[in-house]
Amino acid sequence: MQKTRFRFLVAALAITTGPAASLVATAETTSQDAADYRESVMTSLKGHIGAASMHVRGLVDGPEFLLKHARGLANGASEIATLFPAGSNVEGSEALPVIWEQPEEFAAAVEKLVDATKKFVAAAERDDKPAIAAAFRDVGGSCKGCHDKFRAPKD
Ligand code: ASC
Repeated sequence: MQKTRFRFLVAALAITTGPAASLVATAETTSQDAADYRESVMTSLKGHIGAASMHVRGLVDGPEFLLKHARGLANGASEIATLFPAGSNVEGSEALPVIWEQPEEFAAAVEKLVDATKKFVAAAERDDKPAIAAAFRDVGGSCKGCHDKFRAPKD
């Protein structure tokens, strides 16, 4: 998609649903940039969840670092709702059209992850092992729940 077209779509989205629904695009942001940025944020979540899971499984120690990864997950999760501006379903993206067709369902699935990561941070702040394990399961479950419906299956 052309840059101009994408800018128009971002502007239209900002008017109809408010700026919170769109990433902070500059005049230079193309639809491919939006998709690349989304993928980078998602990859950062994959890193944090991988590291956190090693803490939860007791394979590494250091509650202060688990807390940092929990906060990384919460920070990234808080941005997800902005990462799917109209027009950013570029060729090669795993994002399914249902994201834009059923925005309320998508927003609810994202909100589940946001809530789960907040609880995970709270449990990690208390260094409460059972609560950490339970919250971590919910975080993983909300990642999976969203991916099952809104992301193209892996080959
Ligand atoms: C990961 C990862 C995900 C989630 C999900 C949890 O490590 O990359 O997308 O966990 O698989 O079920």
